[in-house]
Amino acid sequence: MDILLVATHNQGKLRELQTILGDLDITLRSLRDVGIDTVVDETGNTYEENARLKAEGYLRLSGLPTLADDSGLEVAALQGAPGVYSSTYGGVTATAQFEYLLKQLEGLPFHQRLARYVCVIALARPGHPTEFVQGTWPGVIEFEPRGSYGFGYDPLFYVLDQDCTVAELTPEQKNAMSHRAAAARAARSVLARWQAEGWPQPTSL
Ligand code: ITT
Repeated sequence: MDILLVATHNQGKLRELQTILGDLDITLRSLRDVGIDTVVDETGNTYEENARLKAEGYLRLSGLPTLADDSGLEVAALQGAPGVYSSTYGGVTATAQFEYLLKQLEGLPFHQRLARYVCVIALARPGHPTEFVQGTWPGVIEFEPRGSYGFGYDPLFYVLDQDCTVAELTPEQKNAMSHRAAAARAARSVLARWQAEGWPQPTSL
């Protein structure tokens, strides 16, 4: 059986990946599924560093080929901030983060509020260099939050071709067009190649 460890405790992320990798005949396991409760800290300054730390860290802990992602929101007018620090920018609650971000953009018109979500996925297997893929999703930071689906900055992230915020899209719609979905589709090609080369067997620990 081709087993891939997905380095997340978030079952939503696991389901989303399952949809995209479904036809590859790979069994996805979460950290909880394999009984790992150690947290590999995201101490890097880039998405790549954090995704690598998680993918290689959990490969070491489990012996299994591992997929890990890191993502964030980048706002052009803020020179790419909050970026890799998105989860703590302006506080840890959604309300504090919205208020802080809106304050930073105060007075800026719609066309100067361009932003994008970025997702980097690292894929680590025993005996090979770690591989990286990424996906992005362009949008505009709204003037006030709207919608209740999703998480993080979704209520402020307006998607032009959908004419709504991400928090107004259903999870299915978001999963079909998100930065994470784009990165997962790119990861799919890497995993299909790993299968063609012979799926990496778990290393003994
Ligand atoms: P892990 O436990 O898997 O690391 P996380 O909640 O830390 O998940 P990410 O690393 O995927 O989330 O994303 C970091 C931050 O970037 C997240 O806390 C949000 O502020 C923002 N972000 C990333 N993707 C997002 C999305 O799809 N919708 C809203 N905000 C997002």
